[in-house]
Parts: sequence; structure tokens; C-alpha cells
Amino acid sequence: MTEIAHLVARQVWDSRGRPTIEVEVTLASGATGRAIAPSGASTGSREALDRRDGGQRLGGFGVNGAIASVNTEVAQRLKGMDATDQAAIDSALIALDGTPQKTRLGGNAIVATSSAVAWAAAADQKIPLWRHLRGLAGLDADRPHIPAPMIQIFGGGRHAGNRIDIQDYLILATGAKSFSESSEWIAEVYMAAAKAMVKRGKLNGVADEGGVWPDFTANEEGLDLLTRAIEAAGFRPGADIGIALDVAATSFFTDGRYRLALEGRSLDTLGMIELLERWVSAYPIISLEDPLAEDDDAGFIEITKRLGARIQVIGDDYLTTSAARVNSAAAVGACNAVLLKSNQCGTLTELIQASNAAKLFKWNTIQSGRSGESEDVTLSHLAVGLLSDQIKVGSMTRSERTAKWNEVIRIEQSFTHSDYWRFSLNR
Ligand code: 2PG
Ligand code: MG
Repeated sequence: MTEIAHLVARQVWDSRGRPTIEVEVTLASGATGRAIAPSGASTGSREALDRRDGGQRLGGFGVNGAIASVNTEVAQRLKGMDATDQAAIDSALIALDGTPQKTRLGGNAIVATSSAVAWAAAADQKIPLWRHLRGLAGLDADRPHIPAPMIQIFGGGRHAGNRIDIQDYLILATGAKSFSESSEWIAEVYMAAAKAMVKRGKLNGVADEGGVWPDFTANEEGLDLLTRAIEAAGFRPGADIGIALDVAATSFFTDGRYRLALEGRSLDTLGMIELLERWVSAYPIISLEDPLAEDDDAGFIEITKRLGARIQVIGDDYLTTSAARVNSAAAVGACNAVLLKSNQCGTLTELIQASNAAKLFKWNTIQSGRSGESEDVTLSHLAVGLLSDQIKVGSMTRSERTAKWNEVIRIEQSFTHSDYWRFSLNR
């Protein structure tokens, strides 16, 4: 009864007002599942690629081709297959696509299909998706694990029209004892940060992921303001709340230099590392994501050597949710944590492989959404289901973000006691 009976794709909308693809799967039992593909703006060059129509319509972002591929060849191939066998479903999708970056069917078509199948399989078993994912990943189904929210306060980089160079100024409530408490502390800091911007006459709306718009004159101003907002909200920077940056350095690396346009200067790899080291000493920073560009292997190794014992060094564009890249980075000592994004690799099976590979090296794992999101909450279930340390999906505003936080709050409440994340390295 868990065979796929029917599979259909449709055009829906993402948080940037762009079209995206939703796939709905119906099993022979009548159980259904659906999922919507997210979409990134600061993408790594090795990611699975969205299939977009191009041309004039909807700025070229149309997904009619991706939808057509699901409604014809994907539907034909998957009909009759067992939805509980995620590995077989994902292998069939990969083989049918046949390209290294999933360009033929489209990474967006594939990730929506892969995720919708998992939802349908969970619905058929009448269990939450996170519990079904535990089974797929070979993890303890009963562990009441809850990840920590890593939440954006200021948004920058490509998510704010390049107003500043650094992409995300986020915080982690390292002293909080539950997800609900963490989100409450972070909401207090968000309000304090917005209030500080109002006072300066600089509250000019929000960036793509709901963080306060970064009307700053230097990148470091964001760190300064954030530290003060933590204090203004009544918390101790470092002890209660730590800062995390997604530098997204690939997005400002050109012709061999890190170009900080806001400050009118450019740095080489060593200069960039020294700048970040200085920030880590001056501010309560506990995590740096993509501190260097995606091809700067030597830089990743060097920064991990210098800072890896103290803070998380996360690879996002650098690792692109690939178990092979996690393995080779770990072998040379680059990074000690991985960002996991389902649409970066394209299938849940590949994401589970990357997550499990990172855990073998005792790396921290962080499940992440994209800058283009929707009400879809697959991410929340991946974070609980794969025993991830943290979940990152932007800020405290905009419903495509709060949908994910709120789903984790519901899951947390469903546990009689929860085994809440504590910040540590090399667990
Ligand atoms: C990132 C993500 C989410 P995007 O860089 O981590 O913040 O951005 O989805 O644009 O790649
Ligand atoms: Mg990133």
C-alpha cells in the first residue's frame, strides 16, 4: 500500500515573489505528502541547480520546464515504487536526471519530489516526518533531541542588495535550556536591535530573510550594534548569547581578493583571516560560516587551524552538502562543521549521507533553509530527525521563517522531556 499511485507538480510562490515548484505525492493507501522547493541567492558553484525557464516571463524565473518534467517522466518512473524506500526513490531520480548538477530535470524538481515522497511515507505510517527520517538515517527514533535555533538579526550581502559585505549576523542562545526559551531570548535581542536602529533613524525595513536592514558604514558596525543589543535585552554577550556570522565570502571574492566594497578595501587570504581573528577576539563570536571563498582550500585549512578549537568553522558554499566534500575537507583539517541544505545536493538521501559523514568526524551539523523559502516545514523535521545541532533559516520575522521555528516549538512540546542542544565542539 505504500506504492506511489500518483504524483503531480504545480507552480506556487516563494518568499521573494518568484515562482517555485510544489510536488504532491499520493500513495496507493491514500496517504499524501507534499513539499515546496526553496531557492538560494548566494549559491556555491557545485550545488544542484534550479531549472528555470529563462526568457522574459517572470524575470526568467519560471519553472514550467521543471513542472513538466515531474508531471511526465518523473511521475512515470516513480509510479509503483515504494515510498518508504527513500534510497531507491532518490537513486531513481539521480539516474533519470543523469547530470552532475541535476540540470536536466532540475534540482528544484528533484528536491521537491524527494521531500514529498518522504512526507507521504511518514503520513502512511502515521508518524511525524522527523521520526521517519530517523529510520532512514539509522538513528535512534526515540531520542527527544531538539536542535538550537541560529537566528539572524541583521541581513546583508546578497540578501540586502549588497548594502554591506557580510551576509548574516546571527545569534545562538548558548545559555538557554530549550528551543522555546532560546527563541524568546532571541526575539528580545531582535527587538532591541530594531529599537537601536530606530534611535539612529536607520530602521529601513528588513532584508530577504527578515533580518533588520543593515544601514551601516562598516561591516564591524553590525558586530558592535549586535553586542550592544544583546546587553540592552538584558543578556550577557558570550555567556548567555553568542554571535555567529555567515560571511558568505564567495560572494565578494573576485580576481583573487576579498573585496569589502562597503569599506573600499580588498584583502588577500591572510588579510581576511586576520580580520576575522580580530573580530573573534573583540566580539563574542562562536561560529563563522564560509569565512573564505569556496575554492580557497588553503584559507579554510589555515582558519580552522587558528580558530577551530574555539569556534565553529562551517562550510556552506565550500561543502555544498556533499559527503565526498565533507570527507576530503576533514582529511585536510578544513572546517569543523557543515551546513546542510537539501536543495544544495538535491535529494534527502544525499543530505543524510553528508550529515552522517560529518557526524563520523564529530563535526557539528547545521540544517539550513535558503533565502528563498515558503511555508514548507521539511527543514524543521530534518533538524530534529537527523539529530542536527542547530537550525538556521533567517530571522524572527516573515512567515516563511517563523513557520520553521514554530514547527520545532510544536515538536519540542510533543516530547515529555527534551534532550536540548548544548554548544560544544568535537562532541
Ligand atoms: C546561506 C543561505 C541562507 P542562500 O548562505 O547560508 O542564509 O543563503 O539561500 O541565498 O544561499
Ligand atoms: Mg551560507
